[in-house]
Amino acid sequence: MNYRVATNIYLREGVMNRTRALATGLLLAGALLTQGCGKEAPPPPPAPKAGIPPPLPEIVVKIGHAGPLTGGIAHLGKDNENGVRLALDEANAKGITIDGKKIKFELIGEDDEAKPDKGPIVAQKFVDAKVAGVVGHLNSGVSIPASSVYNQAGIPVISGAATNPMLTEQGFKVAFRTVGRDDQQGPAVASYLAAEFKPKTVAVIDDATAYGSGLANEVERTLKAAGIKVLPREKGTDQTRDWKAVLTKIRGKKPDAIFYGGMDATGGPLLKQGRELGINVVFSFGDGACTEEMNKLAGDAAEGLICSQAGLPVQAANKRFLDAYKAKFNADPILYSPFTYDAANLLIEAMKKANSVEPAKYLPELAKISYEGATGKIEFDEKGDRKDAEMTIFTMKAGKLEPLAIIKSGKTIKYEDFVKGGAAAAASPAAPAPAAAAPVEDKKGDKK
Ligand code: ABU
Repeated sequence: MNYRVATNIYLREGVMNRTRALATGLLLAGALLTQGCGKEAPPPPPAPKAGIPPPLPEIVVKIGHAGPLTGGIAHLGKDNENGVRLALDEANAKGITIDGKKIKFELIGEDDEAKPDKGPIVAQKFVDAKVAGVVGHLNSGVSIPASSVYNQAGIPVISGAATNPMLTEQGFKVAFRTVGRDDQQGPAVASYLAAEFKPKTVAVIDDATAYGSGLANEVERTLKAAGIKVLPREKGTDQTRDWKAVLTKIRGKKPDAIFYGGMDATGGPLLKQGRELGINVVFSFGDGACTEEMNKLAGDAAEGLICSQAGLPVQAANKRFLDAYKAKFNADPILYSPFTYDAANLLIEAMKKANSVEPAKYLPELAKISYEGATGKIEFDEKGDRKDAEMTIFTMKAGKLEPLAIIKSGKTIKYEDFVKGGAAAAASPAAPAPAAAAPVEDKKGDKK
């Protein structure tokens, strides 16, 4: 090696060494600076291994639930929310893919306090949060004003509890319910009362809510159509706990039966005070007061009450749902959680069918869905009402609500018969709805 070549190599290596030293210094300084900011450079994403597809992108889809989570009927709001939570958690555990993306459903729960003026406020909150769909609200008086907000935003909303007909009579394409309506429930419970107790005079009381007064109107109409005298309406509110003045007035008129349109939080005290005042006639209620909470609030006075539900009884919900609910919440469902569970699953099912979580894209699938849920087969009519919904009549026996009869497709079926061959009876094709009293049919088809 001559001197010039050796010098060139020396110089070139010297330059390279200096360059390497400079680069190393810069890297070290950069690393120190980064550490000084308290951040670490994120590790590079793992290179996809040959033959293994990269993980699907995940998107979060928000589902709203609204109902009363505070106040006298918070137990019902929480039960409803539990139904939705169970459905979303199950879907997340299963791993749902829509439009090539892994979907993670997120529940946004809101307390509407059962107050009509809070309905639109909560609905707007959901719209601002960009929920893909809503399950709720529990109260008809809250659902109805909220529904116009959802309608304007084009967000599908399914109530699993609101029974006032107005909810689906407004022509809103986004509004659905998984329970029946009060113009089915009112005639069902009034007809049962008329057929079984044969009252000559009935006192009707309501809580002045959309639900309570609407249902009381339906009951009154049916009783009058059956030739039964109905006393002038007495009213309280959804906060009334002291019914003594109303009941004392009614006692003086000696009715043979009493019907109350309202929730259990007010119906329980009404029943208790009625018995304390010596009113020993049958007390009857709609779905809002058709819970075992009545037993807690009225004690022994609850024994023998009659009440209706705008759907199948909780115990007739499918076993998978009942077991999963119990395992998750360490309690049995109270009233309408099977219907909110189904409502949440209907939203998910419609999204899967549409291969989209966009409300405008999955709404048409929801409207024409046919789905086998925890509460049976669900299809909607053109208004968004559940087709051919069942009604159940209960009594309270030894502190437990006991189903007596199911009314479906214009037929009243004893509950024991419904359970025995019931699924078949329930699935029978629709017959004209009953206008008024539907007498109980026994096994042989004889009328009672
Ligand atoms: N349907 C009973 C309670 C809810 C409501 O309709 O107001």
